[in-house]
Amino acid sequence: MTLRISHLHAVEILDSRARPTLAVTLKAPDGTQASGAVPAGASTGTREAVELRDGEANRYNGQGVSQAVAHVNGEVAQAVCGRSFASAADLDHFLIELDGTPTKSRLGANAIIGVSLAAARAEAALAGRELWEHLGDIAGTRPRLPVPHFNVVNGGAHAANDLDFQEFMLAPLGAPSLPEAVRAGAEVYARLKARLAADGHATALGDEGGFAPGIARPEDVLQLLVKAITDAGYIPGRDGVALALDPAASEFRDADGRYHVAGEVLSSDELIDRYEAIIDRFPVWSIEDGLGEDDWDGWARLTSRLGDRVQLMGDYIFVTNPTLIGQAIAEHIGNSALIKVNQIGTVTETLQAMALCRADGYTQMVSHRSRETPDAFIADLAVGTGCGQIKSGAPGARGERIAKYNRLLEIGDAHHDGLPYGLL
Ligand code: 2PG
Ligand code: MG
Repeated sequence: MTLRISHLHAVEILDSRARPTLAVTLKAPDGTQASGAVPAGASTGTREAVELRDGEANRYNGQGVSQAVAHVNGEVAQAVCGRSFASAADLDHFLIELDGTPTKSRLGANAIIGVSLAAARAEAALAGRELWEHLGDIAGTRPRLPVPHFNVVNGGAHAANDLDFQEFMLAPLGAPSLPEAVRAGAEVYARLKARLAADGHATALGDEGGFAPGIARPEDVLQLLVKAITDAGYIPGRDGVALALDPAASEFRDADGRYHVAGEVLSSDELIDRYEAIIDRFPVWSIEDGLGEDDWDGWARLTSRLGDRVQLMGDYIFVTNPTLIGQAIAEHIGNSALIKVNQIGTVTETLQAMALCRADGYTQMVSHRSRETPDAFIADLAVGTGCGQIKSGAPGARGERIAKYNRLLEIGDAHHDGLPYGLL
């Protein structure tokens, strides 16, 4: 099937943190039309594909994306409109070449991923397939509904509290189905709010809809979460609702390589000791970015010490980059990768990163960014690739997070033969 583009248009819209981002619409000559909206990170890995921001201090505090929009509507539209591509993947490769930099910094990774998301959707529509079905077709994977990971306590760069760890997630591993997993997440979230309030903590929210209480020690948060799970009538642990962490440790690692957690200064090994004590005491099944992105030696020790007990997932260290993931696999760094489409900048390279993980037995979790739009592309990506895990923030409070979980529920419901559900 060929992808012909008759019209391409980007517009500057707002993300969930009141910063500009792009929405891109692509039209084919037969009238087929598809769009994509671009997410962004608050904390980011230094090796991510580079988004283009205007840097005009007096407009959106430098965060505008009018140049990226102009690139889509000018140079990219001129180059692709009226042209035939063998596939959306072919278009992605064309965009990479047109940009000409290793980090997509000239046209802007935000401009490129916007076009790439719209093209994948257009290709699905032209093939008469749902987006998730189509992504499964091109990845050669078995679709599956993923286990949602609900980020219910926010810290780090995502909240204005003293909590150094960025994300505390509920992972309903024991739920028998996606609707039951969503129900567990929502019920525990409600109980957590009640417990925080009863204990005199603020129930203000962080950027991903989780609560942002004034608690500094991660262990105190984990204790509260276990109580909230029990309050809601679930079993804390893999048979019920387990926990997952994204400390985002790059964010509290100083220039000398020391980690600052709740007023303590820790070496890599001391932080690994702390994680070991945490998993001895709490039902934490997954730790993302437990150490900093430049601490590969520490990651190697973390993996050899805890890799057979918990999922050790790389986010800022791998940045969805097939080269970095390949290096990690070769060096036994971590055992899992977080997958974010805008970290690498095209759908095609995202699928490559996922294929690499599958081939080498690394687990994967498809992820939103802290700055989102209601675009639910990642729900389809997680289902189509059958990766078994997704995170999209809290199950309440923020519509751009709920949009992904609701899309998953709709996909599951519409597929009458029943899609498999759960971890791979
Ligand atoms: C993360 C993400 C998403 P950000 O660290 O995993 O939760 O945050 O988008 O700010 O990188
Ligand atoms: Mg992360």
